[in-house]
Amino acid sequence: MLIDNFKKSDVVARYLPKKLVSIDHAEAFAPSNIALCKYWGKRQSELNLPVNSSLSISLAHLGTRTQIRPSQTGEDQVMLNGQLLPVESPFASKVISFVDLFRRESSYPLVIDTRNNIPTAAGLASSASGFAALTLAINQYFKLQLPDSVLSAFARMGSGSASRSIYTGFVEWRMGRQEDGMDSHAFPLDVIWPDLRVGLVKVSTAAKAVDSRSGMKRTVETASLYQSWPAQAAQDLEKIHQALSEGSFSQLGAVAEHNAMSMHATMIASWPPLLYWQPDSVVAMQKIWALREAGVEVYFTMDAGPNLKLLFQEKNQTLLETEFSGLEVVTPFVESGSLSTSTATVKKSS
Ligand code: 2P0
Repeated sequence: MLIDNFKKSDVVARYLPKKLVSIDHAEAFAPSNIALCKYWGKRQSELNLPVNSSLSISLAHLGTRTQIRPSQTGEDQVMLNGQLLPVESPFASKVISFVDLFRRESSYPLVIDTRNNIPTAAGLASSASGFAALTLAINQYFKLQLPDSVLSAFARMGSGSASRSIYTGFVEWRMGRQEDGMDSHAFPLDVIWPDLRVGLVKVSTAAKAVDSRSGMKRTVETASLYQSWPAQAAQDLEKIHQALSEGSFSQLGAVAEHNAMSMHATMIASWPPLLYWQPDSVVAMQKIWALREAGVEVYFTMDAGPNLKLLFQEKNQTLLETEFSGLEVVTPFVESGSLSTSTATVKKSS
């Protein structure tokens, strides 16, 4: 483990102009994302540097839209879904601390207006899209003109998974090696699968007892089984790359499900145990396995919560909407990459 040498503020400061300038209004959108090879465990917590590389799929139109404008009251105003929050609330203080990394001691009182269009019923985390949209909006507002890779590294300092939400489509976050973390950022992959679908199965939307940040810390510190995780994640990442290059949906789905279950095994092996599943999560898993036995190609992945995310192809959408009532279906490649600048080649999964 590295010692927490570098401070976020010092790392960010290296990329800022001597004197900040600003525009009147900035607005940015970032999608939520689901990891197919998970990020679980940090080697350095100040900068959110991960133990392993990860790979995700961004959720197209589901995410966060953030606006920044000058505050007329002389104080920061943080709004979430149309509601003004007390500045000392956990959400507002996280947002303000992040913005402080950029404006340093300068007096730039701002209105930071955040809206999530992630259905509350979907059980998706909003910190990934939230910090990514905030980073993109800050880049615009202060005319920083930073490259996507730097923005991804900055978003990672807000929340690890936010590094991936800077881009659309399939995205890889390389763990990096540098102590300042600037090589630990995401980049978009040059692959498009128009027939890929992600289905959100709601099991429970109650706030979880242990958040991801404390959950991964507990796993790293107490689960002997965690020692096997970095090697598993590295192997899974390689297999997902292979699946993407061969257009093999079966391999992509199987590896993603295995990776999620392996991550959950390390959580369960923590002390006190971290079991994010509810009885209905297991019911849904068994249904998926029965459907696969019956020849329907559907796989699942799960994050630090009880909800399942199904992976399937367009041809099975109607059937799965019948099997899982209330299934929210996302088409990741419905729109071409609006955030990333990469050109993508079309490779249809088989
Ligand atoms: C992921 N998760 O790869 C993994 C899988 C949850 C399970 O990234 O502490 O909110 O802010 O870096 O990014 C959730 O953790 O944690 C997460 P921090 P984050 O999507």
